[in-house]
Amino acid sequence: MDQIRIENLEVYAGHGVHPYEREEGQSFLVDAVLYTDLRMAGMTDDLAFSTHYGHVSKRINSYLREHTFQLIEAAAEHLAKELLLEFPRIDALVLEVKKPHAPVKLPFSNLAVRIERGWKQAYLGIGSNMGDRRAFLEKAVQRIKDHPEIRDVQCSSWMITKPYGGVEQEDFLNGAIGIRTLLQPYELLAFLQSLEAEAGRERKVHWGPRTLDLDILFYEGFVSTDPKLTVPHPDMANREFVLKPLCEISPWQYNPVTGKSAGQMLAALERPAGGFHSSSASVSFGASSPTGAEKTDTFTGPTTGV
Ligand code: A4P
Ligand code: MG
Repeated sequence: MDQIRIENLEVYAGHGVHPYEREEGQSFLVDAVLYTDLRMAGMTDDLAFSTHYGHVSKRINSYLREHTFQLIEAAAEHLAKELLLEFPRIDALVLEVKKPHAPVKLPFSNLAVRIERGWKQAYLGIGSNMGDRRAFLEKAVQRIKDHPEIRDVQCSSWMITKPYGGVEQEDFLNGAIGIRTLLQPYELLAFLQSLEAEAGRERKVHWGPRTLDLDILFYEGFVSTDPKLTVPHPDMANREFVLKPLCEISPWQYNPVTGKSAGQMLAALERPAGGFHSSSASVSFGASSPTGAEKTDTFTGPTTGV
């Protein structure tokens, strides 16, 4: 991706483990590589399509002078977040904070930390089959939209689905949500679990009834087999109630482990295998989406060739 580069920006600020470093201050040097699409700015010669490097430089200077950290790791981490939130055209950045006058009684030319941060695309599955299902889903969507480190929230329509997994229980209301987020995978999981707790979720029966269930289906480029966070969601290919809403918002999203797109997985699931329907969950549309759009007919999204 295109880059805007700021190199060796000098900032006099007070960061350090020793109290005198925070009181007296010293010079820091900052390198910032801002990843952003520069095509439109290049074609139109108009700054409105780019990010003003002067403004970014001033923000780096003011942020590091207004805040005090013991560690340059913390200075870099907080500054990266601030820049990504304040300058919406920056998709990702590499930030290096250098401390050439660090109190190390040995000869050296520089000491620095370098971090890479950015907005990541993730997809979530959401479901409820207790109480006011729709209210639980919509409250969760609102809380997700309100999170300062989440943006570009896309939401499928809500779909009434038969329970999958063999437990006798009420029908579910399911959907899928696309987000861009600065949260790391485990931070996102913790946030989603806090929303489940807020909805009074109790874990009594595995695959049993629940007021709110939020699963991470995909998290950009992240693959994990940790039981606490398995991504991509391992059973997704067998779940129509996951794939149908996901196909509404992102049919081309592919599983980096199997190489199959959501549309391909859904098509495989819907294809009769050995003369019977391969899925134990069936999906119907009867619930309106959070945007008020009604789904009353059969699914019309792309299911083949994607
Ligand atoms: N965990 C691991 N990976 C993830 C992930 N990618 N996203 C861990 C979220 N959590 C993940 O989940 C158990 C543990 O999974 C968590 O502690 C988390 O660290 P849970 O939600 O507490 O328990 P659960 O929901 O009973 O089990 P599980 O395996 O998560 O069930 P699912 O997969 O959520 O399926 N039928 C229909 N029609 N619609 C449904 O929504 N849902 C389920 C539950 C069953 N049948 C359904 C539906
Ligand atoms: Mg779950």
